[in-house]
Amino acid sequence: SNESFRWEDYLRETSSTAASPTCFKQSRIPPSNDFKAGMKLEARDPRNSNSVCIATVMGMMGTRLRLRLDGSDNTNDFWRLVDSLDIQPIGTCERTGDMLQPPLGFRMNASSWPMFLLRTLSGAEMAPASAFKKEPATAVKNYFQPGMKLEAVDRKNPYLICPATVGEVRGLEIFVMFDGWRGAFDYWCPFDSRDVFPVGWCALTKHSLQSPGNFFTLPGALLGVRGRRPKSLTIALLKAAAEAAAAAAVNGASASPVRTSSEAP
Ligand code: MLZ
Repeated sequence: SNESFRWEDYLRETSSTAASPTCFKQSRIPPSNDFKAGMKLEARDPRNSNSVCIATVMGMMGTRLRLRLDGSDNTNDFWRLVDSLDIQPIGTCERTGDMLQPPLGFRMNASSWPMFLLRTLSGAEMAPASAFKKEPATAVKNYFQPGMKLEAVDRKNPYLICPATVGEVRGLEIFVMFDGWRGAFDYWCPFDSRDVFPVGWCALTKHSLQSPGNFFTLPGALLGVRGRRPKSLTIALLKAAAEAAAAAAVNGASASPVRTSSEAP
């Protein structure tokens, strides 16, 4: 929501580096978004991944689509990329011998499903096959390293993409930590998750990018007396602390990261 956030400055200020685009399962050249609001398509039900349902494009941002399963309520919208394997043109199920299913929580009697399907599809604007882009290739291995910066979907607020840091790498998984938030939004995901993007992705695809939150990780050595941690820290304080940390590092002091303060979603 904040237009003043600039990765270039932020990377310099935090002396950090961006994860290389080759780490991600995202196209080097982002696909175009050729969908339009109101178009219908087939989508895997996120709450019941064995079933494919009819969905409507409710909105779009960048290369992402906000989808709603037809016959479900308006509280379970979800987001998919235009090159996601979870979406396909209408008619795909029929061609492959699969059955279109009612969504989990179908708001009518199950027996009314066939008629509902018929009414839903008659006269509907169907997304053309050309709008569905090829899924990008997966990197041959997990190239992420702790400390690398990236852009990540906030899974608790999936319309948001936010600046984040790889906190830990374990086998095929990475721990995504949201910059400036205490940890309530952090998550583990496979290195080839479609929810993480290289730095610059949002700018390139015209998706909004959140600014980091106001909470900061400080080197433990700077927090002074144990058990007396500051409640919150301003940017000015952070900068002063960063300078002190640099000085401490020169003197060989240990600086283990300690999280401060608390947050509400
Ligand atoms: N709880 C906040 C959103 C926080 C977003 C954090 N993203 C890492 C709100 O609802 O405004």
